[in-house]
Amino acid sequence: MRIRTAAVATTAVAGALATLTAVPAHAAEYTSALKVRGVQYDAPGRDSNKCFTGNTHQEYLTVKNYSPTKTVNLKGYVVEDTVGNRFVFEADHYLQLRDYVKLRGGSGSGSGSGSGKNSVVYRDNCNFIWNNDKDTIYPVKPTGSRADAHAYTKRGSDRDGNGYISFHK
Ligand SMILES: [Ca+2]
Ligand SMILES: [Ca+2]
Repeated sequence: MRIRTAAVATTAVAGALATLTAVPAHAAEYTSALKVRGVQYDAPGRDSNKCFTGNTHQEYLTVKNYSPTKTVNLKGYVVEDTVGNRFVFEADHYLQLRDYVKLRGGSGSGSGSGSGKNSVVYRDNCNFIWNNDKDTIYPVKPTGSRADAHAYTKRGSDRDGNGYISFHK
């Protein structure tokens, strides 16, 4: 039947909205400039969160500016995991078109801030944030709305088992 009544159409729209709300985080597509390029969720070697001898700094998240036109200031952006561990970019940090930042664990020069092309920011925290079995990564805009979301599992998302997953090119 080709002709639909208005009532049916309205129901269909309501159904579509309900479906959208129910879509799992990893299936959502966001239109924001900043997205997760990839994550080294499992740092090479045996995990140790000792600040000076451990390997927390080898666990990192790469956030990239995918906008074709806009420079983005990271200040006020937040990244969160499933259980609410979070990191706030507190300093001005401008990402030009196609630039990215690596957010590493541990501390280093430029801790908590950074600038320039393809730079590094340290979380100033020696504990790991991205679980090795499964987790979800949420970049959040300064306004509080999500910029992107990616759920992963070691089994399902990391085919070659090297601890790294690519989400966006
Ligand atoms: Ca990890
Ligand atoms: Ca991989």
